[in-house]
Amino acid sequence: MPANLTPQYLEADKRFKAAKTVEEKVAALEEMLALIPKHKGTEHLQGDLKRRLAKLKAEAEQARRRRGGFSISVDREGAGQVVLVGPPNAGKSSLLACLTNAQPEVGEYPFTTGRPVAGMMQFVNIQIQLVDLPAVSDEYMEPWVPSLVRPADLALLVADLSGPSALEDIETVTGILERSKVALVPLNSPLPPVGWTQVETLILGNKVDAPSAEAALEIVQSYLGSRFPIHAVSAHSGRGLEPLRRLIYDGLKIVRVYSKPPGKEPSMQSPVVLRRGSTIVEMAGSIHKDFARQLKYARVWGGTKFSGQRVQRDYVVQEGDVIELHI
Ligand SMILES: Nc1nc2c(ncn2[C@@H]2O[C@H](COP(=O)(O)OP(=O)(O)O)[C@@H](O)[C@H]2O)c(=O)[nH]1
Ligand SMILES: [Mg+2]
Repeated sequence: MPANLTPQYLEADKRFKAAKTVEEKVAALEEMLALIPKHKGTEHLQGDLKRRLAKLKAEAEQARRRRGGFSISVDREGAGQVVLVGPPNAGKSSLLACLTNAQPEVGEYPFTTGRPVAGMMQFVNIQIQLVDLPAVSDEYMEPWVPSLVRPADLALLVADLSGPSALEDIETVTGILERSKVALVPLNSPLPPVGWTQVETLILGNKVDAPSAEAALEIVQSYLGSRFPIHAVSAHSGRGLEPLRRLIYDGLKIVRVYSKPPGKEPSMQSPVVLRRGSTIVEMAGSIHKDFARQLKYARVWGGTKFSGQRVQRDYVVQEGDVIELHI
């Protein structure tokens, strides 16, 4: 059945196609819906318009919220995304400032950090993204904090060893996040129940320079040490920070391999970063998507096992492998 669209409708359709903003598109679509002849022949088109309108309105709402404040998501960068979570004043922002180029506000009063602040941490020849989040506490938590913990590859739960309540604070923080079905879990935990997100977690006892810190650390160790990796650091003295870079890298479960063009030297300064357990095909695909398909075989130079040995497409790459792809 012909739709018999009116010239007015077609005008509105033109306006829709020329629209630059979401608001203009919404206005044009609403007009089109009002003007469209209502009969069987246009049912499909009506449905289509309604769907597009609903989608655009949701987008407009999102854009409006973003304009109202700041972006509450952090674009991923580097070899992995690691969030700093913890109670107020634990030293999350101080640690971010020590480990990255970022310059978050550090304050003696709680809730200094009202928005996420990201910085890049150098680990040997790669960069890892650290994201400082606002405090998680019973008094107040920015409602979007759990949604930023969720996509992270790893969490650093920062506790304050200078105070009396490091252990309680850790339990409070995990409890609050669990209300949003976000579980901070030890490394290598089994899969979470349906509907839950779990983020593997390293506990950092910060301010280990403080007088009573060793005793506080022992308490945390004795209660949680059998499950979680616990690492003592001081943003002030710098203690534990260099080993922390390695712990974070290991917690991300990634490997660095080096691509070598046939007949040339590999570039050891720019590794290809892959999840542990990735194969040569996945490595090829991460360099160029056609490479995965075109790959015939590869030669590998690794620790002791390989010296230019030929491997097949399903070879699982190892940390430090130098790989020559043949396509
Ligand atoms: N003694 C000591 N104080 C620290 C250390 N790290 C941070 N602080 C202090 O703790 C307070 C809170 O630090 P901040 O980084 O803003 O904590 P955040 O609220 O967790 O981001 C500030 O006064 C810092 O100077 C540390 O390693 N040792
Ligand atoms: Mg802070």
